[in-house]
Amino acid sequence: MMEMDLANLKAAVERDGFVLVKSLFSKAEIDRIKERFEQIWSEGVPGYFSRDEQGVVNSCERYPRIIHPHRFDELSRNYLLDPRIAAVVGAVLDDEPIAAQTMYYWKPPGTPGQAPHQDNLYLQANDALGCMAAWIAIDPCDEENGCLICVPGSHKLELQCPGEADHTKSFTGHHVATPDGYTEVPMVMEPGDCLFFLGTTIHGSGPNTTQDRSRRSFICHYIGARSTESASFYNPLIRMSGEEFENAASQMGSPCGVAFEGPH
Ligand SMILES: O=C(O)CCC(=O)C(=O)O
Repeated sequence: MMEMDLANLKAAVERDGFVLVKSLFSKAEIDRIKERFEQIWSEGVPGYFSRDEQGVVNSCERYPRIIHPHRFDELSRNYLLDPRIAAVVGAVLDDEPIAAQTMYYWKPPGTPGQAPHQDNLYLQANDALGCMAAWIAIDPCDEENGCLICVPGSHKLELQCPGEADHTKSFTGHHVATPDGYTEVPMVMEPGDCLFFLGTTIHGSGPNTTQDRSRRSFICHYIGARSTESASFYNPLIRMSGEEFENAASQMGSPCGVAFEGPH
């Protein structure tokens, strides 16, 4: 396993709310994830994922994000429980990491982004540090194809009350404005890079304005075992050893970022 200075990574997250680990995954691993999702998309997975093209009016609907692929796909589950991710999340949270969610985003050219938000509004992990994400770049990402943006220092704020997003720019309806005195920073990444960020860090992405470059990503979310409650949508939670983990189901929370209804 690649050597990581976990104390430094933890210090960066404490300072900024996020940290980028370059080349955490190899090119071969990223190619395999990409191939597997092409297969899931083209063949479907009965009972879990189907590409229903009826009524599809744009490429955002043609390529819907896939939520919780670890529940039907072994490769996704293996990456959710990957020891490299476990090492960073465990060190940052100073707790046993518990896996909660996977998502795959395609974000083809011309599709909207996801307006800035804070994940713990949705995961509702009730430990002081809340939840944490590991966001893995599958394609090179930059501002043109809608890379992630983060707001350094925003993790020290409370969860902000979201306003309404601009549906021409975002496929989800919540928008947390960048607070006065804070600035958005683009997370320019290469395939295999992994961005770790806290559930209170304001983050999101703009539209993919390119003609020909998708911005695919595989995303995992975790809580710490000290969280005695989290949103029921994420149950069953999984220990990194693969066993189920139980805590109380919060009455609040939902999938990470609720999509607008209808075409956008
Ligand atoms: O990839 C994106 O555009 C947004 C992802 C996100 O907000 C998340 O992983 O919580």
